[in-house]
Amino acid sequence: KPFKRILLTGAGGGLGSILRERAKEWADIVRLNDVKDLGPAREGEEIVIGDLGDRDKVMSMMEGVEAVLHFGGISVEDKFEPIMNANILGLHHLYEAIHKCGVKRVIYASSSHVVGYYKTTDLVDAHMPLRPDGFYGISKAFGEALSRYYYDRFGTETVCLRIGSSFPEPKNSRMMVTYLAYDDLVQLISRSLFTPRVGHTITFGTSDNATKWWDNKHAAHLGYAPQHSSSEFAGKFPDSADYPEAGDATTIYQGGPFVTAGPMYK
Ligand code: 15L
Repeated sequence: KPFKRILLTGAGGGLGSILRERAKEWADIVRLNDVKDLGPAREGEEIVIGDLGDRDKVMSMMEGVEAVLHFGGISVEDKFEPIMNANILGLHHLYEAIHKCGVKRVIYASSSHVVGYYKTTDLVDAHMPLRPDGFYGISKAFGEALSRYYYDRFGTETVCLRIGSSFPEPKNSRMMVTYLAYDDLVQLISRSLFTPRVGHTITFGTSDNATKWWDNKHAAHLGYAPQHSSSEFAGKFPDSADYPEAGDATTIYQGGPFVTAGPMYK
């Protein structure tokens, strides 16, 4: 296998639990981290339970690791403090440890919510200014900046995946645009791990959906070619079925319900 040991954070989460199985093809040992119980270690697994806000814990979980799949932290809008602990302080700990242990490559689960305040009529690429749609999006933007710094300063390579909506299937009409099939997510991670040079790359993670809000031209070197499309679920969400009304903020902006989700909005 290409790697001896990779670290998967957030292994108990929605995507982490998918990757727990799928990452096995990439490494002899997949070390799993989460704050919550992950059950017993299966073959080829090591388990480290602990909070990303705990610096010593993060340092110790990085020993012997060659590549990191960072899917840990808070994955939706929340109050600032929990986001600060897991996604900001936690990310700082993670990169400190990555640098100290000489990890060469990181796959960072960013989010489309770093650009959630673009309109649904915009086409966004990775060189356009960030427009986060809440504390969660801001924390993901912090991760993109922090990883950029570690590449410029130390040469640590990171691929930031601005994941759309990766679920078994789209749950509403917005997700017909943002949907990322699990198989395509796995291909995207694999391309991100095995493309010889990635430097600091930002890529949008969607399947080959009919409507596109994001242009991946700055990540063409990854050679990502999605095999799925939300059109496999065509007809499930007739025109704007789940949208409140035209002119509502969640219809105008790409972030959808996230733009009105946060404590700041209330
Ligand atoms: C995200 O960033 C979340 O992690 C995920 O749970 C989805 O809600 C997704 O965005 C989305 O926008 O659908």
